[in-house]
Amino acid sequence: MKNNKYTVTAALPYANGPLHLGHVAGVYLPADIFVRFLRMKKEDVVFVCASDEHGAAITLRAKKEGTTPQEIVDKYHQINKKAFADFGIGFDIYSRTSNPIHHQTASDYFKVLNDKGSFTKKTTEQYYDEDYNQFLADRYITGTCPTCSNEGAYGDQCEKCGSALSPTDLINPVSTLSGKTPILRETTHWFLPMDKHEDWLRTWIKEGKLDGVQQHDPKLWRNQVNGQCMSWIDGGLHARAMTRDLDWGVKVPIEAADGKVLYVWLDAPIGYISATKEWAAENDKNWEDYWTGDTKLIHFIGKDNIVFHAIIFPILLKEHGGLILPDNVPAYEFLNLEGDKFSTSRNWAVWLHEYMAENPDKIDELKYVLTSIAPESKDAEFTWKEFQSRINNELADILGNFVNRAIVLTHKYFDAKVPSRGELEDVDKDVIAQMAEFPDKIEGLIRKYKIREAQSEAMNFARLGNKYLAETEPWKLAKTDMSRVETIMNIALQITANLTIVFAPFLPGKAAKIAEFLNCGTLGWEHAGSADILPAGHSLDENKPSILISKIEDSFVDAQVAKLEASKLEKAAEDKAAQPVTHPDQKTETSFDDFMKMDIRVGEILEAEKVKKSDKLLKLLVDTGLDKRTVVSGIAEHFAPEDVIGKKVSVLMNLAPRKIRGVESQGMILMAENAEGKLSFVSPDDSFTAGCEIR
Ligand code: B3M
Ligand code: ZN
Repeated sequence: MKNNKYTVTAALPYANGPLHLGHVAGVYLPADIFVRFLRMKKEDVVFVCASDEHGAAITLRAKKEGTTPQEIVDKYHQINKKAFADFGIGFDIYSRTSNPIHHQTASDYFKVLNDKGSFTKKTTEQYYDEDYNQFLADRYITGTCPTCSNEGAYGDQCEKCGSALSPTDLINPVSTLSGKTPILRETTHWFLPMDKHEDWLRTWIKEGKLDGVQQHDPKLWRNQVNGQCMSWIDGGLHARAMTRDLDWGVKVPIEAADGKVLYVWLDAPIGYISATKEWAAENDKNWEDYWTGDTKLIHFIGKDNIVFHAIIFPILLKEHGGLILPDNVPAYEFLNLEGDKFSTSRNWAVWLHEYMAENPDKIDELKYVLTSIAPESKDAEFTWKEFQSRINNELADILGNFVNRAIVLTHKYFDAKVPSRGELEDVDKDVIAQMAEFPDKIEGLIRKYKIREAQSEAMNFARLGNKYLAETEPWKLAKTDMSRVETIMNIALQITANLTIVFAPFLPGKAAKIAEFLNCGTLGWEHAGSADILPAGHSLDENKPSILISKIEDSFVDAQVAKLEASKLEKAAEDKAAQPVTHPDQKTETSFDDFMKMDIRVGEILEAEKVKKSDKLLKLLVDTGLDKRTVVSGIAEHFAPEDVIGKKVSVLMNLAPRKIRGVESQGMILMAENAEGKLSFVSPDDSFTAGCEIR
């Protein structure tokens, strides 16, 4: 049965920070590739996304930066929207959940469910921060996850094991506002009794059936998605509050709920619906066509969002009634960076908007690498070395090399015109037969969300072309059998035309460039696999082809790695500087008489040299006004000998002499030390000469 429509969503990024390559590889790029493919197949698809602008992630960032949630979301909505557009993620709409249409849609949605009795209104004890006079939920409270003992679990979820949590599940809960242990205080919320939905959810996840009717093919769901869902359902689902005591978000549309907003994970998925409504209104479409009937709803997400897209949102959709449930939830594992996790807080990330600003000419190169390493079934690793090797050894050496030879040889031998094909030999028949198999192979993989393998098959198509030219060697035959060369180059050009088609979902820029070389315009998927796309006599672009893929130099890799390290150090220094300066506690009390026993004088350093075999010690000759004496001081890591000569210092004179590294030290130079461990002399004004007493 030909499917009518697709509604493809990509997880709404919180508008509390920029996007990094981990976000792109494990949600947005694969979703875009899937949609580009569907569009090539002339499917009716809408691709929606938006900034997720509510919830603690936003308000905590605003508090941290001393600004307002609105200013935070305005800033990052624009940055992320532009970065997606510049990177070529082709959403039909990139909206935002602070839009009035979303507030209205989410508010109406809540009313429908509340009127149906989908919620249970309950007064329970919730954690409360007395310093901030605020109830604590979601990211306002952290603690130890009861499932995996992760100590950084949030009040609504553990991002490490994905468990859905409630604040009272946390072990050793701490307020992220005051850092203190919160108290419990009563408050009323509207709960979704998820336990009531276990039975139909279990059948829906395991068999793909709802009320006995087949909805989707569970075999097409990723194992980690089915696995996580079944472990939660088998572990017993619990009622979850769908409202919050916050002032930022979609207001709960009930009198009795004044001062409460919708839980962000109730509000955000409804953002997919409100974005579709917005798009439909702007494009003379009916939004309900994309949320009802046999439209396929596909949610591309990261694995930490599975419970919200495969358990909670389906419950909300079913409770609402008249709306489709997800046909698939392709969830991605995490991408790590150079041996460590991407981390916004440690600034350990490659930010998409920065990459775009520095490398506007390397969009498809990054797309190719991220798809090649996409964390489809397990966490993956991005390194700049692999970025370089995949671009140089695969994109350039296989795709770029083949296309360049096919085009250049046609310019050279046939005046940039497609030559006619003569008698086919076995090697020709074999390559034509293999060409015909690729489109279905690639389509089959994409429709199973195996996008990484699908791109690899497209690259195998380019390998086939290279192998064909290597076996037939037209550049040698040109001296003796030009009619054979005509046949070979005709077939090589048909392969090249195929590559503009099969690479179009993955590398739209390069595909268009190859089509430019061929002067063939945009070719539809229906031509893929054909050995007769370009008719004999067709003129290629008259200009010699430019380099399709430029190789990545070692210097580029070195610079990127150095930039990463520098940004991590800079962030660490910033964080340290932002730390409140703490000093050691005061020492135990001493007496005035004891203090007066110390003889401290102004001294002047006359000579200085490093103590042999020591990195820390300087041997100083100090004029104390009473005598000139040797003092050994542990300041060699802070001052060069030549820099301390002439310095006025404070000298503790009557400290018992002692041998330090073979040098007899008669006294001590007093130093001040700051929080970073930096040292400074305690120097009086210059007018105070050596020998003046200090007390
Ligand atoms: N804003 C993304 C996250 O959890 C979250 C997705 C919402 S999709 C409806 O990082
Ligand atoms: Zn956990």
